[in-house]
Amino acid sequence: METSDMLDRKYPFQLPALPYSYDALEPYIDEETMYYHHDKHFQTYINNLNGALEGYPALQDYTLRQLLLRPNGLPPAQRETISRNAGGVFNHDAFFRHLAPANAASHAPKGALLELIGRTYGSFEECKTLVSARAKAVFGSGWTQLCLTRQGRLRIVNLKDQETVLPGGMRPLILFDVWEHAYYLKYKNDRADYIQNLWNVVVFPEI
Ligand code: MN3
Repeated sequence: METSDMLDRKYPFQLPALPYSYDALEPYIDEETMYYHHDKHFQTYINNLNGALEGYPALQDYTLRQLLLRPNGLPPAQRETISRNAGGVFNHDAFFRHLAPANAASHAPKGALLELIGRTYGSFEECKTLVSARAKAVFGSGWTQLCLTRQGRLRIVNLKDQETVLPGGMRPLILFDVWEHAYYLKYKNDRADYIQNLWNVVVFPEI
């Protein structure tokens, strides 16, 4: 799976279609959660980003990548709103594309990624344990992302709110959204159970 072409998109941003049905990740992620997460929460980041750019024709020529990587080029009054919502758009686009029904063939790392995980963490099982522990430790709303650095190394990164790993020059490989909106309808306050179940539907890209 390639890096998102969402990064090359410009205003007005549009909600990408979910690449599977809302109930495709049952029983691990329920249909209602998928509907609200994609059609309401993700759509709201898109709407808010478009709204923040509406009065700034110069910024409407910026790609999502440029909006995320050039915060100092944004008008101070809109900087936080644009950064936060552009981050939400990037993170959610990647999140939904890195999930697939549990019967898909892509739920374990293969090839070069499997080798790199072995060299870095000892084994895939150990990598899962470390990622899960980091995801449980996110305080409040945020993300845990297993990322590839420019130097070709793996990093497990915790992010607050809608920060992204782009300023750090990294590419997310798998993403755990641990905002409560990602799991509360089904799992209530049991984030650990959600994280354990998410492994069944996470997709590992090729590197
Ligand atoms: Mn979310």
